[in-house]
Amino acid sequence: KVTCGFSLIMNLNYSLYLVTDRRLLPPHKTYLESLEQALQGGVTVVQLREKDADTAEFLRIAQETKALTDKYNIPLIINDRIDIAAAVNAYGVHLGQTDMPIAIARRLLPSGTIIGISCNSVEEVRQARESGADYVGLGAVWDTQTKKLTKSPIGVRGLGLMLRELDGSAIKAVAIGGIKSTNLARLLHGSSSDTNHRLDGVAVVSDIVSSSNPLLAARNLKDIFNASLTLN
Ligand code: TZP
Ligand code: MG
Repeated sequence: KVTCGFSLIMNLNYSLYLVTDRRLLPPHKTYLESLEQALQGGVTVVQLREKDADTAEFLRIAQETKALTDKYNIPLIINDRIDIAAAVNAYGVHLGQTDMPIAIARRLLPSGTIIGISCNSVEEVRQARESGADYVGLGAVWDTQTKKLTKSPIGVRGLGLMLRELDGSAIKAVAIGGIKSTNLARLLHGSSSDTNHRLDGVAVVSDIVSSSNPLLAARNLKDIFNASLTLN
């Protein structure tokens, strides 16, 4: 949780959750340029996801990323690496099903660090709930070029079932996988047409990162997300 000037505890705004991928940048755009433009477009949280970097490089990128997210007052979440998260004083860590268990990550990280976990089934959501995750990443919703999927996409219907498993809990939920400005309205409408099972946000990689205009890409997605909040 973000501590503000008057010791208020602010809730994290998950609505437009950017997951980075330096492999997807368009030619002639640097990672930091792209990230800064996405931040200017209204991304509300950034997850640094590095699949090829060694520890030294991951740390260097994490430090640069943290400086930029701090400049825009946006929380930074580190994928997989709780040591890197601790090293840069990140807001949180995002774990996969085969990463460090949440209970152990919780012990190793400073108190208050947000922990999220990827879930692909109702059973995994149930376990995430029991293990005290702060948020879940639900997906992949649709097929994606960004990650080699080991399990079938869950679809909008599968997503709705997983959201239902979160009923009555404080756990936040974001969807991930194939989400674009062209299908976001359909996703939001189909998965959370009733307010009890509503997504807190959407996690997006390529629609923002591979764009030559990440500012507009982010702004489009955010406008669609915000419009769906006022419609329902
Ligand atoms: N986990 C499930 S799908 C995915 C991850 C990291 C990649 C999503 O990327 P994109 O480009 O938004 O489809
Ligand atoms: Mg992982």
